[in-house]
Amino acid sequence: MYRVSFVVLVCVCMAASAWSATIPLAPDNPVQASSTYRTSNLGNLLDESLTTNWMSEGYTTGEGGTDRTPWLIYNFDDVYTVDSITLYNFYGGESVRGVRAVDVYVSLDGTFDASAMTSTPLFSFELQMNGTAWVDPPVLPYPQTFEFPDGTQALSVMLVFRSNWFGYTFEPDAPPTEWANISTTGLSRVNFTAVPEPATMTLLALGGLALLRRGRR
Ligand SMILES: [Ca+2]
Repeated sequence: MYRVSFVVLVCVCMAASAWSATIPLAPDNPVQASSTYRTSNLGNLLDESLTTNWMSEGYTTGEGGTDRTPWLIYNFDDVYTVDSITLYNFYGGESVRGVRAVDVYVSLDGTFDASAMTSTPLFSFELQMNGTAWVDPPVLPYPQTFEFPDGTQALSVMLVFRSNWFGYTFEPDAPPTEWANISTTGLSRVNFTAVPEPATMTLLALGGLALLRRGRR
């Protein structure tokens, strides 16, 4: 019987670690951006629609954009042990605006100082472009998920975008482009998941034991 209990507990724990909940964002200030292009808005990152985008304003001579180093900061409603990030890349007429190289930084107090962006990132990843064509991607954005290093705790996460699929590199000394489509970038949606807390795991394990006891009767 002890062996059965052990098997049930292991199964419950495996189920708990596979389960991960979407992290709620701070209601008053869920997301901040380095800039926002005039025809987009930050709410487009938070809505359910994959066809609405946030887009940075770019660094341009023709449209007045001054954003050489686009970034987003996501603020959670509390400190969480972050498990993963899932992103849906830019969906629009020019999918090359989509994000390519990303550096990730975290903060426990919700602030990032001025040097944060040039410090060593917690980790980095590369997103795939949504679609393969310059114009009109054939499919809706698909989720791309990346794991945080084990045990990462954060109140805020900063995503710093280093390049887009046009081939433009975002650097403080990058040259301006005539139009925003070259020097901008964008995303449709971003979500984070949390590692279940030990208390949750214990509750699930107790639930498993209770089920086991019922099963014995
Ligand atoms: Ca959206």
